[in-house]
Amino acid sequence: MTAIDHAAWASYLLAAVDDRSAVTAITKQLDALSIDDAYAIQAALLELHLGRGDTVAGVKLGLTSAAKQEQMGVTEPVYGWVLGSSLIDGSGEVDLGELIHPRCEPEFVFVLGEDLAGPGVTGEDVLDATDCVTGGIEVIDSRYEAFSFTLPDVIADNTSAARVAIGSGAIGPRDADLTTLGCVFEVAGEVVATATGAALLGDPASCVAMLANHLGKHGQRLWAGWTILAGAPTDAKPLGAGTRARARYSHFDSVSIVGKG
Ligand code: OOG
Ligand code: MG
Repeated sequence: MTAIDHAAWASYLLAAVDDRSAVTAITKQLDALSIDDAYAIQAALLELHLGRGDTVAGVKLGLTSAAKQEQMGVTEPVYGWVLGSSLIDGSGEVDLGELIHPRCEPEFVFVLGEDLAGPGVTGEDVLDATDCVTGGIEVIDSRYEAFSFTLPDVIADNTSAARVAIGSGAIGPRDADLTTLGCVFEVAGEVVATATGAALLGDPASCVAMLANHLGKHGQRLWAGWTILAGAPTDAKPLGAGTRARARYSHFDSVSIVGKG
């Protein structure tokens, strides 16, 4: 078997971002793509972004809820990078001209006050290290045709990360039971989904622990100050021109974005 050229596949995916044009899934072009190779492509892609002057604002989990796993047909959580350039400003405006076929989804967001390094990190360790928890909306934009992929494809593609709005009104990590935090997701004024924190594999803090333990295996850690997306508790909805999406949370301020195109 020939070795996978991680840098070449990273360039392939970055070109899709630059061209705003979906590309054929990598696994449709190879006999096999291992999870380790997929994360190696993701790492090479991050290097390309950093080489252009981007920064790491944090890390994200994906596919941590049954709703998301069923929507995407992938049954394992994934981990990716949150780039500084992906943060949506207070206007909530998302320039659709920069994206391929964006979808939006609510997110539970952790801001770390201390570093967390796996292995052996637990949900309690996550609460100890967390400065605050808040709500957000992530805009995902798979670089693959028809938003269709297998587990290694979506890992290589930095878990479809594109943009994210981080909300205000954060609470302390032990100010509420994170499993019962509520989220009402509205698109174009209609309630399209509802969920609680427990939708994230039973407990959002345990999801962040999984992330810290995953990074530990790669000799990396979660750094104090980083923003961590624990994953969408509902399925994602298309973000079209003029579409306003709003996530209303039981314990944080509402977060609102609008597609501009
Ligand atoms: C993968 C990204 C998943 C989440 O919160 O579950 C994700 C995708 O659905 O394209 O960000
Ligand atoms: Mg997400």
